Amino acid sequence: MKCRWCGEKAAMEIPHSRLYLCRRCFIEYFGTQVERAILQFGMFDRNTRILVAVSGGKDSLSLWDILIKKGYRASGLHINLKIGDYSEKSMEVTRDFASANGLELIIVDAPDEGIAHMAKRIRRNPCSICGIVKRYIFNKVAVENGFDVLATGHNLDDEASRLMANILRWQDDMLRRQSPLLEATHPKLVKKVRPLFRLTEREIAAYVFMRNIKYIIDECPLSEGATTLIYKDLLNHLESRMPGTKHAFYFGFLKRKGSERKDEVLKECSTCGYPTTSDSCSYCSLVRNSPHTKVQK
Ligand code: Q46
Ligand code: ZN
Repeated sequence: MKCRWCGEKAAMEIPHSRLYLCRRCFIEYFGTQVERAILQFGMFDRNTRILVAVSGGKDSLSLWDILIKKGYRASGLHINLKIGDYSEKSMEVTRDFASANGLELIIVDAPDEGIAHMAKRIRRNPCSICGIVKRYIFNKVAVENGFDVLATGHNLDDEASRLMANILRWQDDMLRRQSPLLEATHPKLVKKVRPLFRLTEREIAAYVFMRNIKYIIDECPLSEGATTLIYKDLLNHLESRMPGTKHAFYFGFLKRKGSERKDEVLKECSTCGYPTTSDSCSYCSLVRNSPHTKVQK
């Protein structure tokens, strides 16, 4: 098969667009999709100070890579989640990427108690606890270090599976909040963006391979039984039979939703002062001791 754009030997098929592209053109296609996402939602420009949440996985590293390649000002933030070997390895690949590219990286420790313990203590799924901890630290570090925007590596598969989960349970609040861009509605809330929402997991895997980016391949040991994996499998099954389903599903949602979004009334957490809809924020209700975010640069 030949590349549709330049006629060289194709290296990648993009079934939903019926495209075959060579390595060089695929990398260009990848960058174009990211730029389209940024422009479509007015996420940021080349003067914006961007903080990229970097786990060491392929999504966040490819996001950081493409932003730098396109000339954006992006620093990295890595949270040491203290999930044994998995966290050690994640931190190592993130550090290696930052130093190989001469980029600023902030590393913050998650609470000492650890995600698994906290989950057991309050009998909840580790991923939901982990989500609370990560969201809190991402926002706090971005606000305290004067970043304009926090960017995460959520891709189309993440967004479509989350949408499916929210619709199946008619989670109206979550559906209202689901967007590739969340504006800062409070001085202590940073604007949040998801510039990879137009790209599939498969396209991201091809990008890191073609760009020779080293990332953590191991799955998080606490991810077992995570329901998002079930939704992703379902969507992949539909996509294999009907290419374009994921795009139609998620992009159709964004189109219908438009810019409609009612802002919640925010108060300040009685413990930490960060915005919340109740008296105490989810993080402070979860973590008994005060947050210890050790920042290394
Ligand atoms: S790190 Fe945390 Fe993930 Fe592990 S505990 Fe779940 S959410 S799976 S992206
Ligand atoms: Zn709080």
